[in-house]
Amino acid sequence: MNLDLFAPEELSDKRQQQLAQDAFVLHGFAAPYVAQLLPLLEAIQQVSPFRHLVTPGGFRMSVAMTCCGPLGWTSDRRGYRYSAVDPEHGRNWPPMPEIFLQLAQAAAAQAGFDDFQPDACLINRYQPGTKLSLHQDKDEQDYAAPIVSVSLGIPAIFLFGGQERSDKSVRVPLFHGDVVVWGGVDRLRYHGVLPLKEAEHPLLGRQRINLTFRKAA
Ligand code: MD3
Ligand code: FE
Repeated sequence: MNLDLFAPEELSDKRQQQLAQDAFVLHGFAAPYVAQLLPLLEAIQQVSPFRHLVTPGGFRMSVAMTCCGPLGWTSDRRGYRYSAVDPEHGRNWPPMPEIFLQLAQAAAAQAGFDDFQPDACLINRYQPGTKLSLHQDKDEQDYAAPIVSVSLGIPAIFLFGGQERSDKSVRVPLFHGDVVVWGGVDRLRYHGVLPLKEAEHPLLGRQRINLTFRKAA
């Protein structure tokens, strides 16, 4: 007899962690997609390579970034913004692969956000030592849509803060295949990533790749 059939808390616990009212970690949700994602990521970075953007304040970001989809996020001395073209070469960002969209929509639906239609996928590359300082994602037009984040490669500790920069944050370890979905009342929470520890992943080597899907326009 399969007793697991009668232990729904084991199916939901562990694999789906609720961080706050409208914020969820779906542990391992992206695992079935990884083999399809990696060659597509390779092709995207051939067209729009990873680059270290400069903030309006003049600081070089330690995260390297690229994008795919109709809109991509960029930054320079003039400010942060979404753009239809990669400023590196002035042509459109690579299209968002269908399987990226399917993963983002399936994860959003699993967390209770139906009909998620992302128009931007930011791709962040972290190496050991790379960090992302506490910030809010405020450059999107539509705060009603959630954000979906997919972690690949070496682990990171994600900082999940509050509505104010000074609010205390909780540390959430994220591993290869984990997906975070947040929206609703948690959409504007401060968040960041602690400096990555030295590690090596069997598929990705000494790096973490994070995909964030947003509705920017
Ligand atoms: C929970 N990226 O690109 S994604 C970003 O891991 C960014 O690369 C991080 O923050 C990364 O802007 C974190 C997970 C995440 C992002 C934003 C959140 C979770 C969040 C905002 C509120 C609550
Ligand atoms: Fe962010």
